[in-house]
This record gives sequence, structure tokens and C-alpha cells, in this order.
Amino acid sequence: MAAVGKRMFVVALVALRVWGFQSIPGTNESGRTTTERQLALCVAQPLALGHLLQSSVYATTFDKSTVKHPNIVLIMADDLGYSDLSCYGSQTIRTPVLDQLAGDGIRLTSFYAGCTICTPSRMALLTGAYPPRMGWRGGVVGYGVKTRNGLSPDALTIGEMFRDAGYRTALIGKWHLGDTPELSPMNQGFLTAFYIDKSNNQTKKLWRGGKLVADPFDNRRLTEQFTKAAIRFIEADRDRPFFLYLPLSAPHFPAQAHPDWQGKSRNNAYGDVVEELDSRVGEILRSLAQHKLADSTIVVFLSDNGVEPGQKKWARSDPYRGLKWSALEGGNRVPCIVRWPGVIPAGRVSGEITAAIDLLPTLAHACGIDLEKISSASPKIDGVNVWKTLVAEPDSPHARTELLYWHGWGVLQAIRVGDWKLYLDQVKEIAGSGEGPVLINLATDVGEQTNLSDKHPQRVREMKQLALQRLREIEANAIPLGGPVTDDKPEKKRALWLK
Ligand SMILES: [Ca+2]
Repeated sequence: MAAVGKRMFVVALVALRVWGFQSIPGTNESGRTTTERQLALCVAQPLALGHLLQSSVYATTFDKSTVKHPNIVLIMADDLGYSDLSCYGSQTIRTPVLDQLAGDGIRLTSFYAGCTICTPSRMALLTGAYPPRMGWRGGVVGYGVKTRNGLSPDALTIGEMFRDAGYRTALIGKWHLGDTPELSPMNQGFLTAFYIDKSNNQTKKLWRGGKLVADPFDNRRLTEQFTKAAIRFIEADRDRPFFLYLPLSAPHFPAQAHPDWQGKSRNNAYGDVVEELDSRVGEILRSLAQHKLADSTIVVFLSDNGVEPGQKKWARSDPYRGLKWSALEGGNRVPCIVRWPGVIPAGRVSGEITAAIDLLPTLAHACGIDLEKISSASPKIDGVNVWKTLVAEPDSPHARTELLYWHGWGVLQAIRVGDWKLYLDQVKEIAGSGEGPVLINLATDVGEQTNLSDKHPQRVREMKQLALQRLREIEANAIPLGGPVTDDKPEKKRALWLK
């Protein structure tokens, strides 16, 4: 459908809502898409549409939904690269469902994961804070972080935030924030939990709450099992709002195709796994539509970090360089799509800087949760509320202007301010970084190839000073990891040019 026509129908929907047609029974239980429903609505109301066209309200901004406490479905892929979806440029993997989700919502092109590897990325997503604030100093649980350590129960998680606001909460997928009961999802705000506690190459155990339900699990069928559990959770109690955190274990290595998808893609088992993931997201969206929940549910899709080095033959982050663990764009910048029909304008693309840490304050705002009123010993939040950008509120400055990049071993390696990125450390892929800080202009140099530090010495000084100021504040206010404290004097790893 032409963009203008689509927009017209959406405007009509908003107008009908304003005029009191808030609920049109019989138009949305068939699983039709939002656009089709809006089309049906407009056909059913020719007088309203005629009035609308006469009054020429094309410039109407999107009205906030009448839904005060929308549901949340927060889907996260594992190690999915920036350009592994068709709508982000993949030529070898077909993702029609996620492409449509982007078409019905907003696609973010400067969105950054919480970190470049699994554990700190999830810490950041769940707390809205940079991972070193949570005592993380490098590595993942089971590799660099002991399995009895993880995210501190003292931190306020997004699960606790929604639970305390009266939401049903679930973690279905991969946890990776500590193995002990104290550090389990059940103790971090998730009333329902069906999960693997580490990556699919680190464990073979599948848990439901505290009960072991499979050992070994079938890696080929995890996405299917998580999807079915997610749909059961959505359908269990539709009278209460819910927060579903669905961090799928795919396409993290070993990528093994589900039998129904084996050989279907043009990109090996990795592509098969991503195409299955896309289709499973479709099953969840269909469930929402069938139960008339699509318009009252915010769906977010993101990845937890960039391309895994062992999968670089198949996974892609074009046009960016760099892999998981690294501070290059390819390690950090990931797909992110957000859909809320009728509230977030359809088909938008935004290149403003946004980050996984922004989701907690942004979703809190969207769901009417006042973060200021939540009393907790949790560390400060680094995330900012970017809601006005998502809904395209006119004349509102974008809330995020800067970003810190953490290497997988805990070092603050770079800072971004606007389009400028300054490397503060020696990084093997960045020429000249052993001689001094390297300044990149991301607006003109997506491959991060040209060092502009000699041309902008003042900017280099200011950005370095800002990075140091941010780092010192974070170090001064960090809490220890959850679990036993093993280091008396935690090592402070500093980038070469911040020493
Ligand atoms: Ca990951």
C-alpha cells in the first residue's frame, strides 16, 4: 500500500478514536494486520473518512493511545549482527516478519546494545545502567565471571519495576546473570521463568523456575520451545498487563537449524536459524492479534551484541567493522525495532543515538510508571527517556547525545558525542590508536578509517575529559557483583589514553 494511503488510514483511526469510536467490535479478531484493520475501519465509516479528507488533517500528530498500561514484549536475539535482517540490509537472510514489524513501527539505525558481550549487555538492559556500575569488570558468567557471581539482587531490574507496577512478568530464554538461586530470574522480578542460565554452548540444562526440565536440551528446538512458552504466558491471563522478556538463545553458536528450517536459507545453518527466529516472532505477533492485544502491546526487538568472531563467515554488520567483544561499531551497533500501533508512527527510521540502557526509562514512561517514585538502593540509571523520539513529538530535542563504549574485558575504550567518536585506547583495528586518541566522524566515515584528531585537537581534549569524568563517576558509585566478593581490591582497567 502506498505510504500516503497508509498514513491516511492511520490518521483516520486516530480521528475516529478522538470522536469516540474507541472500540469497533469485530474488526480485529481475525489476525489481520493493523493496516488491514484500519482499512476495514475506514470502509465501515465512509462519512467519517469524508469529513476527515475535507478537514485536511494530514499534519495531525499521533495521539497517545488510550491504553494507560500497555503490555511489553521485549524480544532479544543473541549475537545477531547489525545487517542480519533484510530490513537492515541482509541479502542472504529473509526476515519478512521483522521487516513488517519495522514497517509498522520505528527502525533505529544508531541503536547500541548494553555491551559487546552477553552478560554485561543483559545487565545494562535490565537495569538501565552501564554494566561497570553493577561491578562488572569483564567477561561473561562462566567465562571471566564466576558462575556464583552475577547481577546484584540490590539492583532494581526492569522485571522488578514492572512486577511492582502490577504487571505479570516473565523471563523466557537465556538469563546469563548468575547461576545460584540468589541470582536467578525468580529473585530479580520475574514471576515466571523458563530458561537456560548461560549461553547454549555453555550449558545443556533447561529450567522452569527452580526445576530442571531437560538435560540435555535440544539446541535445534530451543527457539520453538521458548516461543510456545511465550505464547502460553501471553494467553494465560489477558486481563492483567504483562511484561514478557524473551531473550532468545539464537543465533548464538552453535547455530543448529530446526528440522523444519534446515537448508531453507541462502546462508548456511546461521541463516536458517535467523529465518526460524523471524517466523517465531510472527507466531507471537499472531497470538497478540488473535487476542486483540496488538494495539495495547509495545513490541521491541533488539540484539544483545554484534557478530560473534566464530560466526563472521555468515553473520554481518555491514557497513560497520568490528565484532563482538570490540568497541568498533560492528560490536555494539545492533538492530532495534519498536512497534506500538497507533502511537508510534508507522514506517519511521531514526538515526538518533539510542541504547539498550534507554529502554528501562523509556518503557517506564510509556507504561505510566514513575521511576522517581521507586525507592531502591539501585545505582543511578544511565539510560534516558527517548519516548519523544519514538513517537516523533515535534520540536522535542532528542534525549541522548553521548554514549560510552565498553570492551568485553571491561575497559572504557571509546566515547561518542553526536557524530564524533573518540578511541581512548589502543585498538588493533584502528590505525594510529597506539600513538594517541583517534577521532572518527561517524557521519562521513562509517568504516572508522580516518583519524581526524590532528584537525580537531580541542574536540579531542574535551571528549577525553568528558570520558574521564563519566568513568570516575561510575567507578565512585559502582556496587559489587551479586554473589560472594572474591577480590579485595578490584582492578581498575584503564584505556591507554585515560591512564
Ligand atoms: Ca550475545
